[in-house]
Amino acid sequence: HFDRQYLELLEAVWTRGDERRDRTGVGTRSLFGPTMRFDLSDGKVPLLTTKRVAWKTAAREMMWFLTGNTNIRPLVEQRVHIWTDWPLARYRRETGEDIDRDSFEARIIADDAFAERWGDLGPVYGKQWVAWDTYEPAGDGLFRRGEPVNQIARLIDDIRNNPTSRRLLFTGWNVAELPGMALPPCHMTYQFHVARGRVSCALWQRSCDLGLGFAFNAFSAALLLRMVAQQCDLEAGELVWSGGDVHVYLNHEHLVTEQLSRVPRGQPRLEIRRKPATIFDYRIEDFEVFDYDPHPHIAAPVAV
Ligand code: UFP
Repeated sequence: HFDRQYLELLEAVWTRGDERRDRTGVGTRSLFGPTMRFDLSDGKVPLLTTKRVAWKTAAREMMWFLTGNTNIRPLVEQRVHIWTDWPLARYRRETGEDIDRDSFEARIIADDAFAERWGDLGPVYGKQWVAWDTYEPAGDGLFRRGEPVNQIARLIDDIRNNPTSRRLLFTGWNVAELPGMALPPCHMTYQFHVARGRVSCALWQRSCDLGLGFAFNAFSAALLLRMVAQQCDLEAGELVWSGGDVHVYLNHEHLVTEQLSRVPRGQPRLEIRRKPATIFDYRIEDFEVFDYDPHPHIAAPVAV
């Protein structure tokens, strides 16, 4: 069961992880390199039942990645707040104005110029996934812009036309552009594998906040795999999730204790109601989750 694998890892990190200072100053316990495998057959989806996960938020974020947009505005318009803290912190730092989050988001929605100036996250996931910049020599040691690469469109083509390829992957880790990103990609590389009519996906996540981020990351990756499978007329096989630095923040002890005391409830399933023309045409109404009766949400602070 999905929850069991997760709870086992949560306990292992909490009890055996190395305690360390981290970038945020909060402190974590951390293990390096764990892997979990999730079977996605028959609509099964890795959605935690030992706490409620806002899966629609994760789905909206995934669709936003696929548009290539890197501004928080379309997210904020859908009441998705998960990326607001970074632009907000930059605004406060650079203007010295102590604006609260609601007012900041309201301005992002109401004011085009403000959104353009302050809402952008730099060349994060979406940009790299669907429009990775290329350059070609233009003589005299100069370069001009080439055609950007849509890694996702290329992936779908490759899975359809060359399913035994060992190069079915895309990545957000554009080394040259890391300095301009609000946050370097965490779920950074996705590789696909086709066998016996099923497509599987291995995700490499370099850094994982196991208490908060993981539940989202696992659901999102499963959703993406299901969309890829549908577009390629294949079944979804396994999601193989591997983490680099997998950690629990020291201020998440209540979450660990509470969640470990809970018993998993049933097996949620994800259905996709429609087959859109391309992977870029999914809408939130296309996704439905059944048999999801989770324990209550557990609030915990995000380390920024
Ligand atoms: N984090 C996740 N998943 C994500 C995401 C962030 O777990 O999708 F965007 C967490 C991992 C880490 C922090 O705790 O956010 C990123 O910090 P760093 O870049 O220092 O690894």
